[in-house]
Amino acid sequence: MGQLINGVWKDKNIISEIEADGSYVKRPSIFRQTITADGSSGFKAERDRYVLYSSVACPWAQRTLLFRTLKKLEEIIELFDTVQNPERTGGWWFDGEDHQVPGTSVSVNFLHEIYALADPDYSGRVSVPTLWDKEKQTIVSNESSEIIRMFNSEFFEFTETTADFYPAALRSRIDEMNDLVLKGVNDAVNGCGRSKSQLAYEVSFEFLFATFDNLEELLAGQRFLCGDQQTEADWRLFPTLVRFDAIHYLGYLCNKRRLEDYPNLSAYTRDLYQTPGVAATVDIELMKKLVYGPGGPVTSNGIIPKGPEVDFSRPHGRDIM
Ligand SMILES: N[C@@H](CCC(=O)N[C@@H](CS)C(=O)NCC(=O)O)C(=O)O
Repeated sequence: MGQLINGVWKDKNIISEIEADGSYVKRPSIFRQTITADGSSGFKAERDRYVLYSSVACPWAQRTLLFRTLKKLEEIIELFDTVQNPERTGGWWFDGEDHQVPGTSVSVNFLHEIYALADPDYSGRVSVPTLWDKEKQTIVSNESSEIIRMFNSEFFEFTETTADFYPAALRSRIDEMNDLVLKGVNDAVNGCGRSKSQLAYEVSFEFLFATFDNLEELLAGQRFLCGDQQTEADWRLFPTLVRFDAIHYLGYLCNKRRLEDYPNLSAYTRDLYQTPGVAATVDIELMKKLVYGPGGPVTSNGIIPKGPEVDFSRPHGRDIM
């Protein structure tokens, strides 16, 4: 995928995500500042100051889209979509369009140019989601788990919703679920799809389906991961579940069972999908095009699989739990 080294883009993978044993590891995000309601962090929550760079292809980015929607911040935080350059050079780009970086007079074609604007000496991966500050002309954060916390708790002055997805009373339970879901689902699907040794693939595969079995059992007795209310933990799991049958089962070799084969997990996914605003963040056909098509992470002959047929809007039956 390439990366920036001292502010210069290199298509060759220098910062590898593959360990000596062939296993895949995600490198830590580098921009880790925070927006606060009172501005004490140097980044004050304000209307029309922050810009989110995303991609429909990316489950990590979808978390931030979900929080922008669920917290009703669409009018407060501007959104730009990116895709991988089909030529496999330059990484995330604006689909051939010139993009004027908000707050500047600079026009760019690639997301890596925005990273180099933020830090001309940056060495690291260039990823979505990325949260840009127009005022300081810099990147606040490229870590989805932290961006969703900011959207959840720091913009209350600008939103009419009081929904809190990280309530104090549930925090330790949410943290516990986040840890399980991150390792056993979010990272495990990438471990299946991207590892470079049979053993590393099989370790991720077994871990993933053992975690699915645990979650299936948990969700037999309660509507959401932490009880009867939706929390951050659900929204960190949902992006992987909703694309599982279309993307991971086939493209990432996660083919022990489909999500549809798990009655509770699949009904739970439909329940989340039917939450107002959520369906608009899910475009399975476009995800398939971006993942299986030119430039996507799954090497193929460019043919986009036609299936599967999954109707997320059919009844879920979980509101009576
Ligand atoms: N730490 C990041 C990871 C995001 C991530 O891995 N995004 C992928 C797309 S799904 C990406 O942009 N990868 C490009 C790269 O790592 O070079 C987060 O959770 O926000």
